[in-house]
This record gives sequence, structure tokens and C-alpha cells, in this order.
Amino acid sequence: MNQPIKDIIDLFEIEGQPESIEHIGMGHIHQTFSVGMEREQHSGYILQRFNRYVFPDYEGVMQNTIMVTTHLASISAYTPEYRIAHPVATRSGSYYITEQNGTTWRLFHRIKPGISFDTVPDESVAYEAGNLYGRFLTGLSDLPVNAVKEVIPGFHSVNLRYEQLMDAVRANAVGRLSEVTTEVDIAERYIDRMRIIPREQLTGKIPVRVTHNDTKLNNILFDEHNRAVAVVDLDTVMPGLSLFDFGDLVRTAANAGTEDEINASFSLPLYEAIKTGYLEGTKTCLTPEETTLLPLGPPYMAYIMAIRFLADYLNGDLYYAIHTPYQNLHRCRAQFNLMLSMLQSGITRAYF
Ligand code: GN1
Ligand code: MG
Repeated sequence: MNQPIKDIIDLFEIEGQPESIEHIGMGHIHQTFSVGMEREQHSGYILQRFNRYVFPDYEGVMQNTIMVTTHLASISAYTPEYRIAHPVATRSGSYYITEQNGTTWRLFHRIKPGISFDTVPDESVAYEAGNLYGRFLTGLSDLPVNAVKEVIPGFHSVNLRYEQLMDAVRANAVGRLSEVTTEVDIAERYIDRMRIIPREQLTGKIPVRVTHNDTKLNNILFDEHNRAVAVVDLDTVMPGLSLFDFGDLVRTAANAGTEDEINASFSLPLYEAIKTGYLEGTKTCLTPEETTLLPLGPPYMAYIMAIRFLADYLNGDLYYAIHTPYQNLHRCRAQFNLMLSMLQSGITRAYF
């Protein structure tokens, strides 16, 4: 095993000897590794090289994560059934290590087997994911909203994201604007429809809650029987709306393709399965107004992701990790196609 990495792991309060390390995950932000241990029964650890460009307030991120994991672990209705990926403390009592060159690392207990899906195999997995994200929201509903730090201000604000896109259009920093006039047009054409959610929020009709904000299908871990057992990636747990969490799950789990496949298409049966699961998981906490407005969440999240990918493409791919040159543009097109296919399906017919 690579000695410098082993030296990093040894700075954490681990039990036993690390034996192997493997790069894993589809995340666009951090680099993630699975650490295997000498003793076979040990479930191992997840090591992450933390992206401080995206999260300058990494202390705030870890404070939020500890608050949420500790809170969930204290709820007896949550803990017997679900697993929690607790962060591992360092030997000096904090929750991250920063090397002299500024590289920051953190470690989590690994959940085994911890199966994740990048595309949804069937309706029962969609239901399970909806249900667990719903229970997660319910589990956090008695935390005061201000107890968690807003580590990325305006994270799901469509007004802010639209402004950032317009800044990127004006700057045209790497000369790509002429390639994306169609996409910029779509952004302009649909922005008014997306502003319904912030308007409803301003009137106080829908409550701000402690939400996950990155409820992709692959942030849920499943067991070998395809039962959802854990919610992971708590970096963006912040004040937000239930519509965001529901919307982001639908965006990734009611779509037959992956985020990069341009021919995204929305599946109504998968949507219904997610919704049934989410409503069951939130039955003690969602208000009637939130339930009514839920269908606005999916196109809103697809739109937000499309314009964030587009802005990053225009800025020269500074934010999201890419593996091929046009990946951010393809992601943007996929998310716009998905949004259009959601609108065509009729789920938002009551609004526009
Ligand atoms: C990023 O790294 P990952 O995949 O968990 C992003 C999310 C986007 C997602 C798009 C902090 O999450 O907002 O939904 O990519 N996270 C951050 O797939 O920007
Ligand atoms: Mg993430």
C-alpha cells in the first residue's frame, strides 16, 4: 500500500492495519478511496481528499456532518434500521488532516456492503431511495434550522445560479459562448417558470428545513437485498427546502440514463415510486403546501444543474471534475432534456 497515504490514515483514530486502497466513486467534487483492512471482518474506511476550492469552510462542513450524524444516531426510530457513516476523529482530536501543501483529508467508517446505483434498476429501488431520503428529512426535522451552517450560500437559489450563468456569459472567459447559444436561450426561456419556488418560499408558505441538498440516487447505500440502508455525502446539509431534496432524487432516479447521457428521459412510473416512498418517509413532517408543490422540485433541480454545468463550461471547467473535454456541456444538455421531458410528462401541469 502507498506509504504516504498510509501515513495519512495513521493520523486518524483507526483500529487495525490498513492493507489496501482503491479509488472509487462518481463524485464530481472530492477524490474518494476505499480503505481495506488486514482483518477481514473489519468493514474498513472511506478516505477522502477534500476539495477546498468548492468548500473553503471545511471546518463548517465537518461541524455540520458531526451534528447531523450525532443527531440521527440519537433517534431511536432511525438508528435500528439505518446505518450512519460517522467521521473518524484524528489522533489530535479534530476531524481532518491538512498537509503542509494544503491538501486536506478526512476519513469515515465504511458501510458494508454499501452498494450504490448510478442508474436506477427498478421501481423498488426508486421507492426505497425516496423513503430513506424522506426519513432522513423527518429525522432532522427537530434540529433548529440555524444549527447547521450555510457552507455554500445560496446553493440552490435559482436567482443566484442564473446570475452566475449571466456573469459567465458576459465574461465568455475561454471563448465558448458561440457554441452554447441554444443552451443560453433555453435558460432564458425557462427562468420565469423556475422562479415559482423562490416566490412561494418568500411568502412563507413552505418551511425552510435542514435538508441534504445533494440527494442523488448514488448518495444512498443499499444492502444485498436492495434495501436502502444509509444516506451518505452530508457535505451540503444546510437550510433548504424539501422540494430540493425530492427534486434532486427524481432528477437522478426517474431518469433511465446517467447524468452525462444527452438523451435523458423522464419516467413517470419511477417518479411515482419515488414520490410514494418520499411521502411515506415524511408523513409526520411535510405540510400540505409542501406536498402540493413537490412536483415543481424535479424540473427546478434539473434546471439548476443544467445552468451550473453550462456556467462551468463557459468558465473553462473550473468547478466540476471532467474526464472528457465537452463533459460539462453534455451534462448541461442532458439536464435540459430531462427538464423538458419532465414538463412534457404533465407533472407540473397545475403550474405552467
Ligand atoms: C456535485 O460531488 P457530487 O457529485 O456529490 C455537486 C452537486 C451536484 C452534483 C451533480 C458541492 O455533487 O450540487 O448536484 O455534483 N455538489 C457540490 O452531479 O457542488
Ligand atoms: Mg457531494
